[in-house]
This record gives sequence, C-alpha cells and structure tokens, in this order.
Amino acid sequence: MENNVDTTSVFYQKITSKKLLKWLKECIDLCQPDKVHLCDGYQSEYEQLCLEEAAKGSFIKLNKKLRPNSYLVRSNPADVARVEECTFICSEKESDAGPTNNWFDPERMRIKLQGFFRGCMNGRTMYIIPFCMGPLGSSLSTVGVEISDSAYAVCNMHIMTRMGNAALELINQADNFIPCLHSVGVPLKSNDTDVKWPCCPEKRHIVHFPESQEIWSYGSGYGGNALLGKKCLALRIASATARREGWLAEHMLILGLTNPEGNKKYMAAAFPSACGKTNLSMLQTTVPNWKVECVGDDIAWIKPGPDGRLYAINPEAGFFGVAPGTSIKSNPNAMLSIRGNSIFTNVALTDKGDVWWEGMTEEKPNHLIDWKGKDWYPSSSTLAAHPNARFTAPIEQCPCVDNEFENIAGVPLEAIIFGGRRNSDIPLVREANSWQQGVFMGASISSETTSASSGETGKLRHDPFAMLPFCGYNMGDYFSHWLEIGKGMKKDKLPKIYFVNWFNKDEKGNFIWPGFGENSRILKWIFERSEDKAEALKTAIGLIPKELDLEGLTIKPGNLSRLFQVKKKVWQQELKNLRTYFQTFGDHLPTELLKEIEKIEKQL
Ligand code: GTP
Ligand code: SPV
Ligand code: MN
Repeated sequence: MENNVDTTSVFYQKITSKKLLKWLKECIDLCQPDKVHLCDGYQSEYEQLCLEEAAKGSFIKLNKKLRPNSYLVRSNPADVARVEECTFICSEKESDAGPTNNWFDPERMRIKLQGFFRGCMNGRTMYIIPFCMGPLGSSLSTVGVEISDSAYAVCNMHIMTRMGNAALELINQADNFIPCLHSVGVPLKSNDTDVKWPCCPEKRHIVHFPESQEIWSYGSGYGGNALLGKKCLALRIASATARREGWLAEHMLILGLTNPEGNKKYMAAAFPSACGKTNLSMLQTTVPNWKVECVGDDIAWIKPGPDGRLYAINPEAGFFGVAPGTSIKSNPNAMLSIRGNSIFTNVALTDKGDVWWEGMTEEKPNHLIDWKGKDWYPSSSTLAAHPNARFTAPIEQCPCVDNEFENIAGVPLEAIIFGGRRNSDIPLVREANSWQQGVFMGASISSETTSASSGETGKLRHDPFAMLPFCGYNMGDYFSHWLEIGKGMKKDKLPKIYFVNWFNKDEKGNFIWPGFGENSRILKWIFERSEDKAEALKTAIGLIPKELDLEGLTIKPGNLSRLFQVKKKVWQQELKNLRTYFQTFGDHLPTELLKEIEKIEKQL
C-alpha cells in the first residue's frame, strides 16, 4: 500500500539531520500513517492535543477551578503498568543481556517487529517528538526522537522531557539522536471508530537494541512502555552506554538536604518501583530547620566530574508518580506539584470533577466514578483508583524543586542510599564500611513486587540496585562496573553508601516505622555521618546509628530495637539465598561480592 504522506511538507525544512530524515522516511514507509505531525513543544500544541483528545472522550477535562488545565485519562484495564515479560534486550550476544533480561536475537526480532509495525499507523497521526533527556546544553544530556501514534504519549512527553524545537536544533547540529519508535498497535480502517485507549496487549513488545541504540515499543500506551525517554532510553539504553563510557545510569532519586546551619549535601537513592523514591525526594522534614529539596524522583545519570567527585543530573523534567497513598499528610509537596497542569491516569473522578484515590483523604467520598468509569461507593468492594494510577506533573511545580535542577554540571553526591520493601529483619538504616561493601548492599536488594509492573504483587524477589527491570546489559557485568567506578576514584571523594528499609511490619501487619516525613531523621544521621558528627555502632552487616534524633516522635522502645535487630539465623539464610542468586551470573559475577558474603558470615 502506498502512503499519502507528503514528504515535501513544510516541516521537513526544519529537519536538517540526515539521520533523522532517513529514519523518518523509513518509519513512514513502514507504519503508513495518514498524517505526520512534527512536535514543536509549545504550550499551545499541548493544549490543542488535549482538546482533541477531550473531544474524542479519551481525556476528561477536570474542574478548572479545582484542578486547572488538567485531565483524567482511563487506560484499557489490560494496559495498566510496565510489562516485564514483554520487555527485551536484543544484544548481539545472549551473554551480554545476562540471566535477568529477556534476550532475543536482534535479526529475528527486527523481522518480527517489521511485521508488527507494517501499516500499524493506518488511519492515525504519526507524531514526531524530538526530546532531550537532561538540561539543554549539558554535556551529560542525550537527545532522542520518539515517533508515536499516541497523543497521550505526546502530552506526557511534553511534561516529562524537554521536547520540541530546542531538542530538534540539537539533533540537527549533531546529526545524531536515539531513535524510539512507538505504536499502540491498532491501525484504523476508514470507517472504524477509535476506542478511547487503543492498545494491543496480545502483541506487546518493548524492545531495546543496546549496541545500535534503538528502541521499538509496540502494543501498549502506558507509562514506561510508551514514554520511551524514561525507562527505555534513560535506563536500559543509557546503562549500556554508561558502562562503555565509564558512568552510571540509575533508578535513583536525587535530593539536596540542608541543615540548620545552611550547609547542603546531595544524596541519591535507589528503591525499586513503588517503594518510596518520589516520597523521599521531596519530603517535608519533621526535624526542625532541616530542608529537603528535589532534583529528581526516579532517574539519575551519574558521572565523575573534573574535581574527582561523582555528579548527578536528573534526565527528566517531570514526575510520573504513584497516586495512591499520596496525600497532604504523607507528601504535601507532591500534592502541591499536581495542583494543575497535570495528567492523571487511572485515578477516580469525584462528583465535582476533581480526582481522588485511596489514601488521598481519610474520609472516602460518598460517590465516585472509578478508574474503569463505573459508579463507586464507599461500600464498593473494589478500589476506586488502580494501585498503579499515576500523576504526570512538571517538576517546576514542585514547591521544593532544587535550584540546581537545571545545572548542566549536575550536583555532587555525598551519599548513595539503597533500599527495598521488606516486611521484616532488614534494619531501618545501615552504613557500608567501604565502597565494595556498598556495592554488595546494592546487589543484595530484595523487595516485594508492586503494581508498577504487571503480575503478582507482594512477592519477594531479588532486585539488585532496583535495576532488575531496567539494566540494559548483563547484571553481573553491571556489578563489576560499579566496583570499577569505585576503584577509579579517590577514597575521600567517594560517596558513602547506605541501606534503608522503611517497611518493617509488626505481627498485626502495621508498619513499625512511621516513614514519609519522619524519614528525615535517617537523612539527618546520614548527613552528619559524612561530617563525622554522628556516631555508629558496628554490626556484622554494617554500621548502625549509635543514636537517632527521635525528638517529638513516639515509638515504642521495643519497636525501636526491632528496627535495628540483626538475627544471626535470619542473616545466615539471607546470605545463603544471595550466594545461590549470585551463582546465576556464572563467571560474570565479580568475586568481590562473594568475599563480602564471607566477611559477614565470619562476623555473624
Ligand atoms: P516508581 O515511580 O514506581 O519508581 O515509585 P517510587 O519509588 O517513586 O515510589 P513512591 O514514592 O511513589 O511510593 C510508592 C508507594 O509507597 C506509595 O503508595 C507511598 O505512599 C508508599 N510509601 C512511600 N514512602 C513510604 C514510607 O516511608 N513508608 C510507607 N509505609 N510507605 C511509603
Ligand atoms: C517504575 O515502574 O519504576 C516507574 C513507572 O517509574 S514507569 O514509568 O511505568 O516505569
Ligand atoms: Mn521508577
């Protein structure tokens, strides 16, 4: 079939990159869209697209007094989260994808994808989205172009990335970019009426070619599956590039912590999906006169700087945050960030035309339209919002966005924190006694699965460095790369490494630690450790606080000691499990990690 797209159209004059022109032609020939739209990134473009989607009924405009310039979108109930089983790393060699990734032969995958994408945009508009991950003009940033047939993806990319003309200019200058092709996988015939959330769950494929730096995503419109700058580019492709170039692409928040004297230190923290990054990155401290400011809530690109320290940038420009559990009490800065100009996906709609989700208010509204579009009452047995319902909001709207957010050089890191969701036996906080032990800590993360990914929730699994779903190469080589970064730096310039767990529970299933703003007490200890002002006690599994600032907090003494107990039998079992897990990496596993296990075993 011929396509009727006019390639002499005026916007082609704006594209001078030969690589982009060539790829664009290939994509048009393959996907056969009805129309092509080159995104300029202007606010007017965003508004126009939202209006068009609202006219189709795909977007629901929220009450402009309560939630100005904001929309609710309901996805297909079969397309609500990342799909790890459909995510592929297509490296030339299978061993370069490693045992934690789905590998597929690149040549065979290309043939499969050509089949999927042929004619997939019939009856639709192809949007060309030039975008920049990281501050414009930073040598740490990377440009990409997403081609998508989803207006929802375009609107989210408007918020999540620096996209449009400025990014296109960088692409034209460099004649280079990372190509990211996305389709919801639902071509339309001339008299078909479109559904509100087109997707093709049976054929979902989220595919990465780390060597040629390409992304192909088919069949899903949701989050990390469709906003290809995020997990696909900024983590899976970037992690593989970072290994080659000597830096790190991590699933980490970045925060600045200022003490009452006005001294500020930056920290990064990696927790698995839906385990508290957004919350920690913008927390309101309960320790008086301490302040947290947010550089990023999900991804950090970390590179050694000219002074020998590690510097981090946030490649994103917005939050794609978990809605349920977010309230004025738990995370006031997130609530203020989403006061307007936001997109809400799979949350509930109130009778006044505002949004609601479980945990937003103590009292449930008397009536809602739930995330599936059905009437909902407090007596309903179903959830009003999907557990992976999300808000998309510009980072500038965060009341505590850090001044250095746009700094092209990034911010210097003085601590790196790892953590997971564990209901028992993992202490509230501990400090590694060396970079090597810290790398072991990162590699040792296990966490209960959450709704951020499809599949069973609450199941404990290994999630090293919170990167299990996001590492674009062999995880064993990734461990070695982390060790190499440490070896290449002066000891006094290396950030200290910590491990936290906010999620210990008592017999009744209640959280022992209050979490959220109270986590500032832990951040304070970490801050003061880096100035040698706070003391620590040695345990077999790392250093724990001699004392924490708990002023104003009521916590039962029994519970406090429980948060720091190190049970010999439990840890022997934990280490045994880790040894078995590490064996799956075969000769890609750095022996240093086994040495760390042995050291702890001896000390237990
Ligand atoms: P992704 O965006 O999926 O990467 O998630 P995230 O790591 O940013 O997690 P987020 O901060 O959105 O928190 C996920 C869930 O954990 C929310 O429902 C929060 O309310 C809850 N949560 C976050 N911090 C804490 C905490 O300190 N204690 C407890 N008990 N729950 C928390
Ligand atoms: C995560 O799952 O870690 C997320 C949400 O941040 S998504 O963008 O869908 O990957
Ligand atoms: Mn995430």
